[in-house]
Amino acid sequence: MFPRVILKGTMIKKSQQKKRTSPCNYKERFFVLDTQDLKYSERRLGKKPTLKGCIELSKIKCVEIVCCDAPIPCSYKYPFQVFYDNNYLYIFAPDNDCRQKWVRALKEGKQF
Ligand code: 4IP
Repeated sequence: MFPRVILKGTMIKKSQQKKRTSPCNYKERFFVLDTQDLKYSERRLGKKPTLKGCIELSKIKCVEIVCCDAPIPCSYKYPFQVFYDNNYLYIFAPDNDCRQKWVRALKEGKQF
C-alpha cells in the first residue's frame, strides 16, 4: 500500500547529537508525515530537496509538547519532542496551533 500524506510543513529541528562529538545546532527542515514515516528534508532554492531523516512511525514511543522556561535559541518557539528508539528529536513549530496539529497527528500515527 502506498503511504498517504497526513501533514507537511517547515519547522526547525535540534541536532540529535547521536555521537559524543556531534554539534548542537538548529536547522530548518521540511517535514512530511505520512501513514508510514516522519521524514525531514533540507530544501534549498533551485535545488532538489535532500532527505535528512526518516523515522518509521512504528518506532515512535512517545510524542509530547515541551514546556520550556529557558530562552529558545531558534526563531520558532513552540517545541515538541518525538522519542523513538533511544533518540529524542526536538522540533520547533512556528506557532501553537501548528504544534498542536503535529503532536495530535503524530500521536494518532499508529492508527493510520
Ligand atoms: C548535524 O550538524 C546536523 O544538525 C544534522 O541534522 C544532525 O543529524 C547531526 O547530528 C548534526 O551533527 P552539521 O550539519 O553541523 O554536521 P540534519 O540531518 O537535519 O542536517 P540528526 O541526527 O539530528 O538528524 P548527529 O547526531 O547525527 O551527528
